[in-house]
Amino acid sequence: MVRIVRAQLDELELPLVEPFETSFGVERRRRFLVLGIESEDGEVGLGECVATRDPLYSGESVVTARWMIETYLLPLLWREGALDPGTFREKARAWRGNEMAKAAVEMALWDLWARRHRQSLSRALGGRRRRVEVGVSVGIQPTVPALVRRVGEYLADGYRRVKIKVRPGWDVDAVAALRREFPDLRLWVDANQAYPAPAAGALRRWATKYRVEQVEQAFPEHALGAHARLARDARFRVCLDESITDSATLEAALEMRALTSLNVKAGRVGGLGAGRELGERARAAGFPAWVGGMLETGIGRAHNVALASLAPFTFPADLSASDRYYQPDIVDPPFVLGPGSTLAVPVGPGIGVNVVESTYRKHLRRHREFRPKTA
Ligand code: OSB
Ligand code: MG
Repeated sequence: MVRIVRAQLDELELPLVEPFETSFGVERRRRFLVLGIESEDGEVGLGECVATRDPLYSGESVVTARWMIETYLLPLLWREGALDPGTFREKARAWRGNEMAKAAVEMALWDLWARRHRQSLSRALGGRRRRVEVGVSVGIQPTVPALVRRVGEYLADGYRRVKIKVRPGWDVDAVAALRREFPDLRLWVDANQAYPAPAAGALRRWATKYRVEQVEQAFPEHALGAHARLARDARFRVCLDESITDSATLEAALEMRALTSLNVKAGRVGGLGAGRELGERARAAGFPAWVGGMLETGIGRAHNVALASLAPFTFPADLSASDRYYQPDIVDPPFVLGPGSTLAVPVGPGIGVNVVESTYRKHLRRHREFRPKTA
């Protein structure tokens, strides 16, 4: 590995093409960090941090991730001088939690490593697929007819799997209407922890009746027992997202039989190396893994698509085309939906997409550069 001579930590804010509402709130604009790491031979690796402006999805936020990266993770890079992604992950394990901050650095190091080896990130990770199957995640809508209309538009665009956000009060009517209108729809729901454990009975009834294929994170992060009871004899898959932050939490959930499907977000679990391992563990346990999203721009999307090209990720990813999130995206080429509800896996070096400087600068809200003391 060559020496790392510079880092830049940028904060951007981009408007979403439409508001995205979940059980924990509405996002209209996404505020996030982008980390660039430069090696002495002039290559730059990029990582997008999935931490949000406010700590609503998990305990991390833009502020805590910035603090973690500036206080611990960049100094680690300067101390080591040169780091491959695997060694970075080992050394950063000393600090608890903060997986989103760690992931941003790890993913930038992967992009840098792959670029320096003139390989696509997918190939560097051991990916096989040239295209990955994707679906679309649809936020809570003002009314049920509006939801049916929105889903119809996404189906017309070519998406073949739809996940809707649910919460108490926005569930059975929404799911019933979608099933009535689209009898063959591959339908998933995601509650982002919104249900209390006693809601399991009602949830099981409507999910079964309306042939929901998968129920994601119905109960709070630490409520593995409630997820396990829901999974027992269920005709749908019980998927965990927020509950799984590393291999230890996955092992605990497996032991309790709290899941039959796994949402893997590299940005939530400390990076691509950890994401790959979690996918392999799910496969060994005999159930599907799939790649989730956090409304990333094309930078994070490219990392996620590379991860989704690996063998264990057999369920369609929550990675839609760029224009479903941002118009325009900050990368070129943007991600477009292709035949069979797929995105192409980039083949160029590293993440295989380039930042459009003018668009990036337009949305840049804060820029900081860091160098090792001796360089
Ligand atoms: O729980 O999967 C989630 C977006 C933001 C925060 C949490 C989640 C989501 C999504 C969107 O479902 C997935 C995407 O990026 O398309
Ligand atoms: Mg989720």
